[in-house]
Amino acid sequence: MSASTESRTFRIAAIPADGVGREVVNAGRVVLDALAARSAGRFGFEWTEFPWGCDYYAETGRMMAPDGLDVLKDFDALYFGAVGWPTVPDHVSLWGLRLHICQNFDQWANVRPVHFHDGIVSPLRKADDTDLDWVVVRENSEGEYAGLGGRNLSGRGPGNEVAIQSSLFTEAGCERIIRFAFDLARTRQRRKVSSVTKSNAQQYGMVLWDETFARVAADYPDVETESVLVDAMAAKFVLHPEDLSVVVASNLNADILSDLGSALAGSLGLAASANLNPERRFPSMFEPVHGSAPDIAGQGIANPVGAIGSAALMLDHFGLPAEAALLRKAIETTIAAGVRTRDVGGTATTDEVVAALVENLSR
Ligand code: GGG
Repeated sequence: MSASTESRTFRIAAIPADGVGREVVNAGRVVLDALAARSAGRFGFEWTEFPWGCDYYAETGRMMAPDGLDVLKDFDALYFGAVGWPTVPDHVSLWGLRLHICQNFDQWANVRPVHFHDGIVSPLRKADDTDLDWVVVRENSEGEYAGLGGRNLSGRGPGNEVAIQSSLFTEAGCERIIRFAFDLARTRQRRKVSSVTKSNAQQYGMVLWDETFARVAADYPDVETESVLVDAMAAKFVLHPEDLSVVVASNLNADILSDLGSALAGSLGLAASANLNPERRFPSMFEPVHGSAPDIAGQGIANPVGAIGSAALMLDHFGLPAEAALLRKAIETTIAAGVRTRDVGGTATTDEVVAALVENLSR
């Protein structure tokens, strides 16, 4: 995809999938279309929506169409909602849709910024008087999510089944995500990368990660580094968050840490993410970190900020940094004005947040 901003129409595949995914993808589309409308024809979005997800599974026995990847591959980006619903086992829905796309489109870098917003009370006392802002970089193609293993011996009767779930760490996979983290750190005010493993207990794959981190770090003498065990990093998120800038970790560890970070910022509903194929051989996918939230789905009260922040990451990816900044500013203005959903202490509906945000695009 070219990064040209002249009269460009971006073709986007919307995959709302399940639960609140539908509400927040719709919210993001309204805001992006409003942004395009005020661009005086410089850019626009052409949307194609796909009905894939757990309802589709109930009808067809599949989470997405058999030729789904082929259909998606020519889009400029994918805008995703959330996957998972109580009628389908979680591992079936996750592997059948989100992971199927991430892995086959080699979206190996999952970027998850953690922002603290003025006006949202963090459960973290330090957030009151410290400027907190970091990015979790999640390895998104292998590690604990390699999908390697199997189950056996159920025939021996109840209580005797065995299962193996192997992690895969390739040196190439470790190196590319670690270099990505260092390159990202160079764009930030605090040039620091914190690498997270559990290499004291996991002596093969995670030691390979640690050694690769030390080797790559030598190419970035201007970037501060640290290697921290995941348990210690969980404590550091709470106790010394001001000492973090870019945190790079394996698939599972980064997933857990980024949820912790979003909760510290006030709500998982705030957290944005980008699943990037940095080489741009395949489309990248932008989605809120949160899941389908069956408990509040369909009530019109889902927090759209994570999905709209993900749309800002998509604008960055399209080479529209000024528009991304405008969108982020509108998010901040809206939150600071008190237009907030109930997960972050407000009373606004999803639609009311969207309306305020669109209004604030013009301020
Ligand atoms: N929008 C994110 C989403 O749908 N997540 C569903 C989920 O269960 N993800 C687990 C994971 O990605 O590790």
